[in-house]
Amino acid sequence: MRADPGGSARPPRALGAACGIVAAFAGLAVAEPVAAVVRPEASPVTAVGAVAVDLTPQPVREWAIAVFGTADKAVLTVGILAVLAAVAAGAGLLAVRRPPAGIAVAGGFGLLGAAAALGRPQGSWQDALPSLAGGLAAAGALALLAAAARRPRPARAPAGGAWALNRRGFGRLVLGVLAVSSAAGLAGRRLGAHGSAGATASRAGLVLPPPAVPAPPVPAGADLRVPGLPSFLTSARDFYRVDTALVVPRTDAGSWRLRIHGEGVARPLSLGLGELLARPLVQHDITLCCVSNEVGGPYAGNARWLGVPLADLLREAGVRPPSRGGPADQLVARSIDGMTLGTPVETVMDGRAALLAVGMNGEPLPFAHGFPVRMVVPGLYGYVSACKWLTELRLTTFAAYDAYWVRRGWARQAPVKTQSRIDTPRPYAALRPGRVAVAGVAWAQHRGIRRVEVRVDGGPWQQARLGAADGVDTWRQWVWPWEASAGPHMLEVRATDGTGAVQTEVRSGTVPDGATGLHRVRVQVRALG
Ligand SMILES: Nc1nc2c(c(=O)[nH]1)N[C@H]1C(S)=C(S)[C@@H](COP(=O)(O)O)O[C@H]1N2
Ligand SMILES: [Mo]
Repeated sequence: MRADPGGSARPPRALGAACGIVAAFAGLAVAEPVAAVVRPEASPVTAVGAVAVDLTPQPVREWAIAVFGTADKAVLTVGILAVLAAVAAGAGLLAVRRPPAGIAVAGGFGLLGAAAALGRPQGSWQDALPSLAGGLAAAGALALLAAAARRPRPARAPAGGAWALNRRGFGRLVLGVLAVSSAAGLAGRRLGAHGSAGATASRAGLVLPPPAVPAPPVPAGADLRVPGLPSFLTSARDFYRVDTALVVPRTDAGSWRLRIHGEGVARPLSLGLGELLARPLVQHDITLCCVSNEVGGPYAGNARWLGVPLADLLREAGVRPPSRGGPADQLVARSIDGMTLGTPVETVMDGRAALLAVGMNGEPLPFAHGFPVRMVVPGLYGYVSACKWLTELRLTTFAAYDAYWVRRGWARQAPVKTQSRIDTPRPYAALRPGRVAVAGVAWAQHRGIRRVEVRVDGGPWQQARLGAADGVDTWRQWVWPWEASAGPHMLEVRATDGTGAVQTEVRSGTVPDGATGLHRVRVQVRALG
């Protein structure tokens, strides 16, 4: 930031841009404590991010998931901050020349954030407050900074309108704005932690009742313990996470309620967590997977779930499946953050272990995986069955209502497709000739896995050894000993499900109802020396 030696009447551009960015920082920081009080999801960047997530066209969304994977949310936040910084710099430039215009841009951004927050599902008028406060703070800070930047240095007030910065005064003001807004931001963070403390304590204090129907122990041979294979049961820490929530909803178990209502519901229900836990609980091992998983991709995990059989609850509410004359064929689950997922009523009531899960691997659900209650239905992709942070179940028809992802081009019906994956060796691994353990997992939930075969360089299919089956609702590990010869090789795998159907080789993308095709891994085998 250098005063123009030529003595122009205007502050330099860099100074204006800096004013804008400092003002934007003040706006975001001041919004924090307000969001902490109102709702964490209502903070300006989160609200704008959520709208961006909803509006992102399907191809861009898939590209982002493919490129960034589970880091897609962090990338989105950085992107929003980058755009904000650019606009802020522009507003600052404008403000040191024409103060009202620049300040209007800053305030306008606050309004944009407020509009984004108001447009969220289940948004209320208070959701606008964080962005409004932030916009006011940014506009105010920018007004002060721009005025200081325009004010000439008193000692050598140049005649003829030449501009020179009052460095001291301006520097103090910048430091002051940064200090005040940082304090506000930090206070907001602490308030936020305090706000979710009740939910955290309610989870820590939750004692899950023992299951009335426990799952049998996992068979000894289910885990083949081949290096490079994921463990048979996936810990919560290693479990993939796929959702649209930019802030993980944290609900106090004490205030949670579930409403069951809609078409053909003779006796609508409203249950608290205590009432749910008082019912007989069952424990069941279920592999969950995501429709956006590419062939060979990582979005599958296997857990021991504890929950209430959903069919019992529905029957108690008087619901009949379509095959028994019920009017509703779709069960729409709604989450606390407004996500909707539609599941076939027939599937949920056909006798499989469709659960309202409260426990995962012996613990209450982690917040990221749906605390306090989520749905899990063996055999269906997550987006049509596995609603996290569940709060409402509504009976309707597929003809009458499209859930969130269906409106975005995904299929209404999405049973899991038979998949198999090579976990080891890794793609492009450098191997030595001789015995190599080729191993992975295969899944076809609710049909089970009967056979897995491997082939090398398009040769004959060779049968792999399977890990012990833990029911039909979980994945199965497999291993095949390969006598590797020197040279480049391509490994391929295919599975046969419990009905005898062989996994298709036809390649298709994830949209609209799950990818198909064989997982291939290329490796390089080289002799020593
Ligand atoms: N509330 C809510 N529930 C949700 C989602 C979501 O975005 N919001 N995503 C669904 C999808 S697409 C999948 S694959 C599973 C993933 O569950 P996980 O994150 O516990 O692995 O949750 C499902 N439930
Ligand atoms: Mo998913």
